[in-house]
Amino acid sequence: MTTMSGAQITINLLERQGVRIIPGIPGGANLPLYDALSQSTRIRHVLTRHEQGAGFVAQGMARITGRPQVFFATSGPGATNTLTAIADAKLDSVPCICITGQVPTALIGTDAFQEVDTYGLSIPITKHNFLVRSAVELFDIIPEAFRIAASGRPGPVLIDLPKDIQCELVEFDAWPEPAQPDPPPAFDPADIMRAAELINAARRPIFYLGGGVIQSEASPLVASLADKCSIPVTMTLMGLGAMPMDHPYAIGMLGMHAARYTNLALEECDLLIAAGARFDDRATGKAAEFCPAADIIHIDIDQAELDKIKTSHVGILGDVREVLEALLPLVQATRRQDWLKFISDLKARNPLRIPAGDNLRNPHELILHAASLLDDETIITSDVGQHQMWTAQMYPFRKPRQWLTSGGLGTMGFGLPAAIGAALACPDRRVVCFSGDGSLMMNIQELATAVDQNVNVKIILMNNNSLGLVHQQQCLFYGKRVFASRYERRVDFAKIAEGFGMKAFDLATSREPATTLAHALHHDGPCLIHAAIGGNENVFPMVPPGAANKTMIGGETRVHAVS
Ligand SMILES: Cc1ncc(C[n+]2csc(CCOP(=O)(O)OP(=O)(O)O)c2C)c(N)n1
Repeated sequence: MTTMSGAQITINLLERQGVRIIPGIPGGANLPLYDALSQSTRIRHVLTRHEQGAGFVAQGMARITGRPQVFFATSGPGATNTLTAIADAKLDSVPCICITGQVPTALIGTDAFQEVDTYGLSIPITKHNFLVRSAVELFDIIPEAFRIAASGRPGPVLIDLPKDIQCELVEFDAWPEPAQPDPPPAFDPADIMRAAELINAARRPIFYLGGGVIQSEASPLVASLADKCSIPVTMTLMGLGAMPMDHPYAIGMLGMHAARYTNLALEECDLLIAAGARFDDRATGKAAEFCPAADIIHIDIDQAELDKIKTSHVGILGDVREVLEALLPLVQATRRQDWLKFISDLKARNPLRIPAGDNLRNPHELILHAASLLDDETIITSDVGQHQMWTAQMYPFRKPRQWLTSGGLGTMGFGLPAAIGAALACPDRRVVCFSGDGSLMMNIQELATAVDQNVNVKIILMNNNSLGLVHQQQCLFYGKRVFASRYERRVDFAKIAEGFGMKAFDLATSREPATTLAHALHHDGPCLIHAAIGGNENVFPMVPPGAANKTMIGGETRVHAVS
């Protein structure tokens, strides 16, 4: 028989699940847990400066590894500070487990100091949540949290752990087995046959890939199917990297900021094969007018996604990789010469246009120039705004899990802590975070964490001294009434970084910005690369919010095309 406290049991169970790094912040209600963690020889704690930061560090680790990652916060404000990161994980299907301290059981419901109903608050933004009522329950709850977070469509799980339960002693004689994810649902072979028939009969098919393809590691199968059947492939923001951007069948990102030819190709397709994608409005535009001429095959591991936005002709509940594996031998090898020619002509007439040259004050050129200095092992994170969309449009993603961005929730402040998490999980890889001045200031305190951890993170700060994407919308759709989107005051980001102990480089004041950029990207340890960009740059093309994807504005008149 062994006797341990609830806190010690929790830490041991986390160790047994393979957890090696936990970001978080201590406080009164989780101090017993921290005390137990201090005795762990297997788990390293990363002290972030804000609980939202801890959530995004965990997300960075989870997005890059595909495995559930854990973060800690205390009760009350600690717990409420995690909510944005949890909601973000829910919308982007990221497996993570948030363990919050709670006031002692006897005080729950008394408005005790730092009491908040974390369980209630987190119900709509988690895949599942638990309020632990006795320490012995931990033997079930902790493995169950890992099983739920990782099974099927991944997502966040919250465990609220009252302080008295952390201290409660339990006698026990055996540990439970670490949890494994459930096997994916079995699909119906008849659906696969029907999907194969639709593909064989189609003249103008297009693959539409979402983040589920990356999660299920289905990229090689998509490439095989695309090759075998001449199927062009478009990706969502979350799906970028599922197929190399320079693959002959890749036609780039679809939707609000797609190249014109990509959205126009979708107008013409007669079969849409949606894989691990959820027909998000930023991808589809006005859903009723999305792919007007197409039958739809929809493959997804989440039953709730099938027929949610668009009714499919064949809906297949299953793991994308397994479904495509079954489909591959059933489709006929077909060279759809006319369709490929149609698309290459469309692309020649409606390419993604960018300015020519090497002016690092221009956002497109800055991103392309940085990309030319980086290899495919580099992990890219972004914040949210114009810089995110430019990066999605420009960066030559070639590998799954190379690109971490807040897609569903669109959370400013994601980029830096997610980059720290990615770097902690992959210490031998470089991580570059493209950020905007508005977004960086949302979690700027994590510069201190990056320095503490000496992570290989380079922040390229595209500073337009404004909330650029808001400014753009005001200019385009609100009669140029620019309001609350320009900052009055210029912030000296280099000084701030240096204040946190981080090396800073400034391309704006450098006489040779290209050399400075190359030097900075190879700097040892974290650094901030400040790049001033013009305040009136727009992300084009753009589909007005709520409009059909064919209603693109902008993007026709620039100087040369990206191949
Ligand atoms: C937490 C949060 N608050 C507000 C928004 C709304 N929003 C979307 S983009 C944006 C501007 C982003 O500015 P910045 O980070 O400087 O990037 P830029 O668009 O200038 O590249 C805002 C305010 C958001 N996405 N997230």
